[in-house]
Amino acid sequence: MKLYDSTMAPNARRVRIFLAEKGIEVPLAPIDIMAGEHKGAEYRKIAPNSRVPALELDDGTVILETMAICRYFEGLQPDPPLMGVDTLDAAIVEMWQRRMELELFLPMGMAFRHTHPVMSALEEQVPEFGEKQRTIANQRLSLLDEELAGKEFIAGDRYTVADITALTAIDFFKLAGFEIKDDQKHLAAWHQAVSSRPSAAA
Ligand SMILES: N[C@@H](CCC(=O)N[C@@H](CS)C(=O)NCC(=O)O)C(=O)O
Repeated sequence: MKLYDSTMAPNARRVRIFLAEKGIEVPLAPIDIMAGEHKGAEYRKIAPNSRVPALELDDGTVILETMAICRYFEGLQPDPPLMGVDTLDAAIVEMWQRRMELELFLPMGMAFRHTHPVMSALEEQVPEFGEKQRTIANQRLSLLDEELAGKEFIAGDRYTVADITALTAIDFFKLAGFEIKDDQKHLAAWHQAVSSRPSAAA
């Protein structure tokens, strides 16, 4: 088994944190995105969409998509559960994971891709679109602050993959100027708690 990884890439970090929480070690194959290695013919045999991460199994099967890779490891090793403990809980966790991915990670990512100079190598930038996405993401951060009132973790009282998605978005997209504001106390407390877990170093 081999995990195609890129140190800086937030999606790759999502998988690394997930694995660290479970105590699973997988050999990493580094891909240099900024050097364009993910667009080369060799990596495209693994990931035709030129995206990282990718998991290659010993029989040659390739799993693309961060959440699909996490789902595979959740099935292989259910403890500690990061995607729900029963049917209802799994639905709740998936709801929060998707909300963090679609409503927070994605607009932050679009703001970064369309406004940061370093991303002009990878993206045909539309700065106006990026700025609109920045507004949407900042509104979502404010809502998340409210949603975290009285809750330890995003999906409730257990650390889950939804926390991993939000943490990696907030940490990485600082590069695009996103920050937790002084008055976002619930968000700040949550961020401190999840950042202090050993897995956050992954
Ligand atoms: N939906 C994919 C997205 C993967 C993705 O976009 N990865 C980024 C790194 S975080 C990438 O490979 N970017 C290369 C590029 O934009 O050319 C997933 O969840 O794994």
